[in-house]
Amino acid sequence: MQRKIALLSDVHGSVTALQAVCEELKKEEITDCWYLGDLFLPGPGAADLLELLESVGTSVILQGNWDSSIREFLAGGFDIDDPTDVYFGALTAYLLDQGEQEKIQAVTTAPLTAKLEVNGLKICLAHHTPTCNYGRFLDQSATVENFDEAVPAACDIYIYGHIHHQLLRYTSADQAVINPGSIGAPFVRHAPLGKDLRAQYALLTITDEQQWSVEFRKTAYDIEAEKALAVRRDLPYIETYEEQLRTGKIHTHDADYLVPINERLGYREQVKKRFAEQLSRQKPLT
Ligand SMILES: [Mn+2]
Repeated sequence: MQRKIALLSDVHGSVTALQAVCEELKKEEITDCWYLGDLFLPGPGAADLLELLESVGTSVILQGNWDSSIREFLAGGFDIDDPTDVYFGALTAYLLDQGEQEKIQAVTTAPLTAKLEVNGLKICLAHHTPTCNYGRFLDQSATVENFDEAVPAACDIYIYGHIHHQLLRYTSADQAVINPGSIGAPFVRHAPLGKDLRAQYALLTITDEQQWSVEFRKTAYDIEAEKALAVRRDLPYIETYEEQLRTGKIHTHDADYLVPINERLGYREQVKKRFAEQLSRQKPLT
């Protein structure tokens, strides 16, 4: 039977963007849907994002680096003096406050990879490389050597997310590599292309005769509605999220940007209070 598989990744908390993609998918006769990680944060979505993925029959959900970071944060793996950790902590507290914590925690412990066979083609899925869900090893501009190293030999098509860019390329051995891009947080550094921030995803079709094709899609969605939702749910760093929706720009590792906000809006103190138990378990510096 011909299979038509939706490839989705990097929603990063955007309910409205994922809704728009799911609406479009319901008009397609997809046979399956695979999600490649980074479901939550910095946008306002929580368990409702999982419900949307379920509504289109998603059978694979992988653990992205942001998903891993939520679990690590709750285990006390953070530095209260690091502005990025404060940012992440305030967002994690918000996410937990949305309820259905078991569902959220299931995503933070989801598998890192999946191996599937579809009509005789062996397919490997990961958020980034099979052994590391963070970093820039498979950046859109990385050399072919990195892809040769990351893509398992026993794999015909390698599919990953994380870099927020749509691409189709090949290893030196001619294995196909596909990235469907990001639904909630696309960005392009080259300014003339950076205005197109529609939700990105892909459709992979494989026939019984192992003829395969990939179609890259971009779906427009209502950015004002997403902003309004974030305001209604009292999302922390609302201005930062609004800027990201408008420009694609993120400030996750920008200390100069985060420090004044963390102080002015009291996020550092909030995180300190909220995660006091985790802090008390941290070893003092000697
Ligand atoms: Mn990622």
